[in-house]
Amino acid sequence: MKRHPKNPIITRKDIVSTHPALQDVSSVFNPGGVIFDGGVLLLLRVQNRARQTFMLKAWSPNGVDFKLDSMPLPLNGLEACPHKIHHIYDPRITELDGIYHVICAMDTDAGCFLGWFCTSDFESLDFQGLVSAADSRNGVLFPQMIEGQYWRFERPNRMSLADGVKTGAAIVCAVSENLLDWYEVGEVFSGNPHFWDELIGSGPPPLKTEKGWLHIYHGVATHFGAANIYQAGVSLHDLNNPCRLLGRGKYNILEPRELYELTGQVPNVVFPSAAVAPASGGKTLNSEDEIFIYYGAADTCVCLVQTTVKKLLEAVHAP
Ligand code: BMA
Repeated sequence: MKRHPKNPIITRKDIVSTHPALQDVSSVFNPGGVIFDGGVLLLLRVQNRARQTFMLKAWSPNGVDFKLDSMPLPLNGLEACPHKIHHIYDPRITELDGIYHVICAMDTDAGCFLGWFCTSDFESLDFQGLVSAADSRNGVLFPQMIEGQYWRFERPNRMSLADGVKTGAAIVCAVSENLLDWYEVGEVFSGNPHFWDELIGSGPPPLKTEKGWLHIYHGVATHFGAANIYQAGVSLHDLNNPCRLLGRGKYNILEPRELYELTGQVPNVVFPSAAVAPASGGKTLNSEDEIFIYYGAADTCVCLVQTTVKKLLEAVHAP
């Protein structure tokens, strides 16, 4: 994983807007990302000093130098949400047949749900509905149907009961025929108590490679005194049944080391949320393909690391 020398590639200072709520914002982080219009499009999570959350679009021809919109992305149809919405954040973007599906976390007065939005042009997002039970986050939709169904990974926040599991301890797999109604089909893998990935959640939507679905996720080490440490890791899944784990890296592939990852609104956080292969043309990736991974650093700014499919596969199988 090579950190880009221009990191952090997007900071709060890049947000220039006449919108009254976007003056002197506090942070920009955890972007969703996808190849769009011959470049890389990011949906940025922006927070202001009222701790309100906005989504801002950014686009880059080279995946490094981004031009940011000056106005928040309009979100249409939210009046259909049955609950009072506090925040819509951490978008993950998947293209299916020319439609871009954006799955967000939606904090409401009834808990945190997965919210599903669609667009074909990123001029606005159309809300389609809440598509999980409360309380779920980190929903990532696979970029194709498998065995006639849509698939996603998600991370239910099953609250710890006495002697029970900790919240965020397992990623599960769900399937759907219409993208609205989802059925859990099994656990994908769970956290490793005492190690780097005690609590886990998917990062970007999985990438299709010749060897299987490559899945980048975050792991949280909770056993340090002062702070949780958010890191990134990688796993590999069967192409025909993503619930089947083919391998899982023992070591994290990215951890907070640079100042912009160690300090900020939430210290010690790298939070991968988008991965694109700009030169691949959307095909099944082979080992030489380069991957750009975008992540939030310290819940404060947006950063980029570059790697290859080969290196990520090596990390999956590291002894
Ligand atoms: C998680 C989510 C992320 C955030 C991370 C670190 O639980 O809330 O949005 O980046 O914590 O604070």
